[in-house]
Amino acid sequence: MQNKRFDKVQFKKEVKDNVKVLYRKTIDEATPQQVFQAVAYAVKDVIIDNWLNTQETFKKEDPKTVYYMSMEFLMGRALGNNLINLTAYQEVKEALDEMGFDLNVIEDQEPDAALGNGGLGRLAACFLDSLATLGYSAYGCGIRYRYGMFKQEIRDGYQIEVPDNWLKNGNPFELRRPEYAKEVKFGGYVKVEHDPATGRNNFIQEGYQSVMAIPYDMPIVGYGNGVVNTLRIWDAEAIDTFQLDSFDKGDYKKAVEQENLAKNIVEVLYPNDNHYAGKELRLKQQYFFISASIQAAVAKYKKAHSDIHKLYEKVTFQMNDTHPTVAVAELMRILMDEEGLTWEEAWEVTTKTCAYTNHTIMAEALEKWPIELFSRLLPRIYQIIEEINRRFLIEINEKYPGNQEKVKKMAIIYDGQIKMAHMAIVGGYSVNGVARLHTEILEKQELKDFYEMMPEKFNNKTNGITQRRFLLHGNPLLADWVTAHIGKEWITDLSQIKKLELYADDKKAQAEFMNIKYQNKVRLAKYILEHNNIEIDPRSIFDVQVKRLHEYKRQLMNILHVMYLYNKIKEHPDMEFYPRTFIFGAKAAAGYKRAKLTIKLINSVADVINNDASIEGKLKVVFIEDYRVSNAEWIFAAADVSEQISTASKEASGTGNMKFMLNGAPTLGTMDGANVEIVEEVGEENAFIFGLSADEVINFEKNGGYDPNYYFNTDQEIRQVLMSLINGTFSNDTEMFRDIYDSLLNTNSSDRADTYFILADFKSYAQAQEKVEAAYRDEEKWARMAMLNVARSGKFTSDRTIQQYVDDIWHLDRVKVK
Ligand code: 4GP
Repeated sequence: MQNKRFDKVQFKKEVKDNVKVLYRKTIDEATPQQVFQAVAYAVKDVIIDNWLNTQETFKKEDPKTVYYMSMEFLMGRALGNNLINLTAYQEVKEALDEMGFDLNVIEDQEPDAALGNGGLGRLAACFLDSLATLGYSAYGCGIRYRYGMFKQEIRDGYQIEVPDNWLKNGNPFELRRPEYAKEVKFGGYVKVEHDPATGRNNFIQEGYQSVMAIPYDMPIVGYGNGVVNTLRIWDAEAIDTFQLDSFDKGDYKKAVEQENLAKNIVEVLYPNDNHYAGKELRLKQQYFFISASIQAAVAKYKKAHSDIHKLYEKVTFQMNDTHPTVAVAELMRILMDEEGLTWEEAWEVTTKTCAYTNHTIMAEALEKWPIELFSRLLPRIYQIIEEINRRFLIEINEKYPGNQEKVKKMAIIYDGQIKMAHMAIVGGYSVNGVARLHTEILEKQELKDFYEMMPEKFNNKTNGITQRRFLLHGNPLLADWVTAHIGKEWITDLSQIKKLELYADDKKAQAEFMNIKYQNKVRLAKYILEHNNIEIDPRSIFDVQVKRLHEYKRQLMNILHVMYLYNKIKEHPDMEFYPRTFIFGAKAAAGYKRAKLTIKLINSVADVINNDASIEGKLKVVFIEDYRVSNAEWIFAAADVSEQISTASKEASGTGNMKFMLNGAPTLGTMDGANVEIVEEVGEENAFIFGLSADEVINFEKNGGYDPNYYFNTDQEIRQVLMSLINGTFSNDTEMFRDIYDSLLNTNSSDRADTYFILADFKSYAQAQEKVEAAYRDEEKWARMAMLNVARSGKFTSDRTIQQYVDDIWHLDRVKVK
């Protein structure tokens, strides 16, 4: 471990002491959960020293700090990752071995911190890892949800959502910091008082309800550098009734309301991905953590600096999607109402401090709040947004005199709604997309008018992932093998992994590489047998699609193709067929009916196929229950094929695609999101690309001309697959999957049939799958291809992404902790 050298004897003693102090037990009596807690506290002890040290260094050197504002941080488990980054994993494993414990089993005791839905939340977690590893001062700012992402159980093929009580045994790594609590106010009205001394109006919120935001800090350990940053997540507590101002004293009703407000606000993460629900409680959550975080950031800045006008020199707020964009108005409020700046001064500071990342072009994800709801909940913030809007409309009119179209398309407030993305763009200094194609689509389509008016704000930052979790921790066999061949520099400089190219044609290296993949497949097969009770053959091709369930990601196309293969095998029992295991993992938003029905379909197809002895196990289908960060690490390590098959233009970037690549699974995908850049790096010959291009999709969407019935009518194989949705092949109830059938062919809604172009891409997908099979049969060719995927994944580290954010947007100072 850094700074404090790892001392095995001391560590073992500490674990035993912890068990004693925490549980009044000897180590032999302790349950695995208790051993986990004891180990975690021993590790935390080391981390705390580094944490103190880091804060000390930051105080001395006063580097600029980024506050990464996000409703979601999908951290997964902390213990293993912390040990990896402390470079103490092996020692602790040995120490525990000597005590008769298996570190893997102990790690398994830790619940995932599932404070996120999918891509956007996991990206935030990877970014924190990279920021600490690169030595930048950073806070993650979020919410300490009492219940994170639900646990998924599959019963009778259906998804059941079970509450995720992740804190029930306590979270050993967190620190409660009540001394930094902040009050956050909701509702009431704004009283305007003229101050003759300054000649200005003071705005005072009255008749409000409020809650106390209490920060909990989680350490973010940098790799091998002694740096520990902070993820600060806020809990809500009721204000003590005796603290009600004298006017409200003894107001029992209000006290109870405030109590309830506090209880509800952080209760649960909204389980929506790429979609916004528009609920009042969600807006409360947003303002709650943003107000608390900005108050804290301003207070911290003021401790060491006297001039609030220069806030932006030391502080930057990165807004992770539209969820935290109320930050723009909240910073304006604090600067004007609490710090006494004029509008112009406050605006100058705000627009140099805030920056916005867009994560999706899905229209249903762009937040718009009805002004009625918004102004009732946040009256002062609403006033400020009105003024931002008024001034912005003047600017539009100066640039495009009399152009009402521009006003309609760009106004922040329009048609009774507040458009949060527009406010973020106007109130910030940077707007970025998350892959090159995505940024281009933002500039040319979705945000075209803004791009034309303020092109200097727009930039791309292609996503990345941390190799420390997704290779070093998740795939130790491959990680060791890589290190044995090229040294360990790749752990903090993934561009080094290119050196593996030298071995791509080396027979011995190929055999070793494929053997590691095989062992990882055995490990996953065991997990699947234990958790799903399905036996799969590790020698079959593991074809994997794991990600949130969403129509645009087209899990439906994947399972339709499985049905198509099944038909083929049944009709031609003697045809050559390389055994395949199709593996799915996905949670669907609790209210997303069609997504949930797709899960049922996958499981129904699995039931029929896995139990059909006539196909002799050539085809297996597995739906892994409760896909989450911790089992994802094993899944990526074991994958042969990476399914990245979204409708082109819809997947902003993807990050799972990068995790597969790093673990040696070639991409089977469309030219969408970061797939484009993956293909550019790895070479077209080392990926399987098919389907409509983004331009073609966008063109169909704009100009029409797509009719899925054409494919249904003219292609017998497609027709056969679709008919099996409604003819009892996969369910006795022939109406069970009618909605899916209808969604592809005729539609009762306003949407076009087959909104996501599944039938248009189906045959080219099937052909690409044939190429996968052919390639896999040629063992050397496959080994080479898989190794080149690993060797050429260097670009996709989040270390590179973060360095680009630093260079182009944040301009942070790098710090060394001694
Ligand atoms: C996701 C995008 O869907 C995914 O393509 C991207 O890789 C990820 O963000 C990180 O940038 N968006 C969301 C969301 O998770 O809720 O909008």
